[in-house]
Amino acid sequence: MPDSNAPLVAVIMGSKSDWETMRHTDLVLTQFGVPHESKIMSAHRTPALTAEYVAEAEARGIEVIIAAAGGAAHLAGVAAAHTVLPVLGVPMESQALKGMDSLLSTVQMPAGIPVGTLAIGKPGATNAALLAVAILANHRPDLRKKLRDFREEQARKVEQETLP
Ligand code: RP5
Repeated sequence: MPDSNAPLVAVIMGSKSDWETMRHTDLVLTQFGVPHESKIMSAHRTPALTAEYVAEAEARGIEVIIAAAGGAAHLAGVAAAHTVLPVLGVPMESQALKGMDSLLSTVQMPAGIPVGTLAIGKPGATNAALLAVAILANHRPDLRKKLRDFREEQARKVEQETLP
């Protein structure tokens, strides 16, 4: 019998310093009850570990990989090179260039190996989780319902907002 707690989403990030942003991915996945795991690995500092982890992800039941990195951000691209699972990239807001470097490094993949790139920083971290939920929801009606409820609740909050 399949293990219902086995992770469906792998969240990987280049450094512990990315966690302050990527905890928002973790938060949303937890909110939707999506089993996931978060790990630190780097395309530059731990290239062999990254390749091995990503190559084995599909066999472990992972369906989506979310990869976050900053600066010369190659983690998402390298991950995508080692798997046919969908890879969502989250560019971290770097100090020197405010994440512009991370964004371009992640989004500008040559044709053939796609990375679905989200916005820089917290909005991207949040949306990566929501997009992962949407992908999983294609074949999980319970998750699709949760996603619809989330959207409705979000709309309700905006509709109830007032200005001074
Ligand atoms: C990248 O370098 C990480 O993803 C992080 O965003 C950035 C800086 O890493 P640290 O120097 O804070 O470890 O690999």
